[in-house]
Amino acid sequence: MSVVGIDVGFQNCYIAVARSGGIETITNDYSDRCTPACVSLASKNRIIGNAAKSQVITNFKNTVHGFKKFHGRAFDDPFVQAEKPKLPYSLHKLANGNAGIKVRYLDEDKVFTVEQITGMLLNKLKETSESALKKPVVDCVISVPSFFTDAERRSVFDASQIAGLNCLRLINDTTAVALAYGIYKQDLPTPEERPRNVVFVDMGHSSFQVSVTAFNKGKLKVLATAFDPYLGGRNFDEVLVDYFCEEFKGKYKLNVRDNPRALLRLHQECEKLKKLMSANSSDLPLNIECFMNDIDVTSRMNRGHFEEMSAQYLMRVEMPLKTALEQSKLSRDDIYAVEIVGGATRSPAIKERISKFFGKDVSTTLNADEAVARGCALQCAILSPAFKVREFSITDVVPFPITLRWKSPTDDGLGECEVFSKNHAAPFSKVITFHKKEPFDLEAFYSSPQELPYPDHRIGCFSIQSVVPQPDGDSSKVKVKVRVNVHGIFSVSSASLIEKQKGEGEDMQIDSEPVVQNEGRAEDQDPAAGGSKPKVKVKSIDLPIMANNIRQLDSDVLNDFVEYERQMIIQDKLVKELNDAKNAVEEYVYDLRDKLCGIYEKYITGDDSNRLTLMLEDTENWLYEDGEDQPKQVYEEKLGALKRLGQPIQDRHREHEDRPRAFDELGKKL
Ligand code: ATP
Ligand code: K
Ligand code: MG
Repeated sequence: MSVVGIDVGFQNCYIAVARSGGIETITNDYSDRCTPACVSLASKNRIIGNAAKSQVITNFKNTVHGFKKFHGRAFDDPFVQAEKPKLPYSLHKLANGNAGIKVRYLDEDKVFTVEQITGMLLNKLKETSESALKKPVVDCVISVPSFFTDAERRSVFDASQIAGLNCLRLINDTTAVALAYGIYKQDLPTPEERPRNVVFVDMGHSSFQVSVTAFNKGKLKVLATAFDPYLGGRNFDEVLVDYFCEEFKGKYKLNVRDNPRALLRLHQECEKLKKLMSANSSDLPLNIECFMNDIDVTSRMNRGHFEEMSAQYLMRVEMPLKTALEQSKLSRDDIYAVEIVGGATRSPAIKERISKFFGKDVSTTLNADEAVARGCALQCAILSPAFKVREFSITDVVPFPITLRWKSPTDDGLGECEVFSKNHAAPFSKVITFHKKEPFDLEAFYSSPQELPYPDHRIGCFSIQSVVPQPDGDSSKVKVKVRVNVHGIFSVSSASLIEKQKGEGEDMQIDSEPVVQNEGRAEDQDPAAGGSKPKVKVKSIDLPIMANNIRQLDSDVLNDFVEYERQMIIQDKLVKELNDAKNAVEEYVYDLRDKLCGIYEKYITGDDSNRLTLMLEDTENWLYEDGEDQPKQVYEEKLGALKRLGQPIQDRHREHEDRPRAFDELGKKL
């Protein structure tokens, strides 16, 4: 079993694994710990991560980035519509109304779902962890923003399945950070003592999350979370982009917004400039050569001016801090530390606002980029039976209140009840008892649409089937279990009909209102074996549940995507092998040519050397002309032919080199 934690950021992904007893953030094939959330589709293969990032400008129409927030979203979603004009690639309305991503792939127009695109990215991250661990990776924990709704979480979960991963938990970003902070702390208060309250703040490229937590030895409880789902580093990049677009319009008569390539370059340069301004308050230059229409552009900016222009975004930092603190019912004095992570918290203006609000310096004890991934890996280690970590229990919260509404076709038993309040502990199960004579529907939805950062407050409809009256015509007692699971996903997980026992009928008639009972965290426990349940022997019959309008891929669609991903992986592998074969020819040409006028000079006659050099030159030219696009076998044959000529020279050289060494060794022995 693998222990892998994956932070899938809007811009940057990180992987942490458990290796030789500790948690380690690993590097990818570019020796980089950060893998850009970027997927580029090409005519022969896919390019994912670092290599895709360098395609952002050259192949902008088919290089997909900034897609994390399309999870679970419809094409007509106001957020999707607002993003659309800013994207260098096209969005497409899918048959089910979702937002698809339209690109050219294998020389054909192709529409991918966001689950497929994230699946590709996750598959890349999976391969990276496999090469670090040197074994197949299946089990993992993946982070999601704490404000992700049911639909968004289900969509990310589907993506993990497309990538062939078994996601043991979708963990909230800030909860992962809290775990990374707390699990190694030796000095936490005992369970009887007052907990240590720590605030975690994460501002990434696309969003801002805050969570107030309470730690005791071996235990982490999230008290409240708050967020601004649309405030992140990218807003600040855009402030600069807007400014320079305007300036260049006047100064150079350039309409940057009409030129996607120039606009993307400006974005990259502005992000660099923004980062420089975090460390430097003086005037800084912005220079881009050959920016547009062969014009070099140049300008300047400083932190003061930048912060002034960013006021509308900086203003928004305080609200989530305030909301989270209020909901936790703590005061500022109760807060032991404020830990900040996420790239955007490196901006002095953001740090200042956080520290001003809490009236204390912010702490940066955690690695701002890697803490989420490390927390994910720790959670995976806790869940893995094969791995020993100290006992640590995590209680998270439900970010938005959830209500259940019930109705049956004939009886007038229409009603509703909030089953999970805001900041209710999660994961959590509850049992609701109904009195029904016929099948009925349970409709689940988020109770307060106004605070939901998602346009549709419906979660899904669960039909409780096969409900019949008791033999005497009375209503049957139906126990329905609802839960928010480890992923933060809601479901009606089971239903059973309790058969009436003799002499036990009366209390059932007293109250026709449903009764909600907490079942706590006993997640997968057999309902008959629970501790808090009545000891009376009752006969219960499991009832089938039909789930409708759940925003999750149908299993046959999912299977198709899994299969298609597999095919694409094979295709990528073939292309890689072909490229490797071609590169091997090129490398051999360069290597041999160098050596012919170097170390091999003494081992070949001048004429032979000239002839071989000419041949190498021919091969090099061939590689750029007719040999540019050949089957793998052709390159292998070419390499073979060259080696037949090069090998004897190499052998003569080696023999000569080995001879003195052999004498030396003989000398030592004597
Ligand atoms: P999200 O959490 O929203 O999904 P993410 O996890 O990909 O996004 P991070 O990697 O935490 O985001 O942060 C990336 C952001 O941090 C970018 O906007 C980047 O420009 C910004 N950033 C990184 N370093 C600095 C810096 N020194 N100063 C200011 N901003 C920075
Ligand atoms: K990240
Ligand atoms: Mg992040």
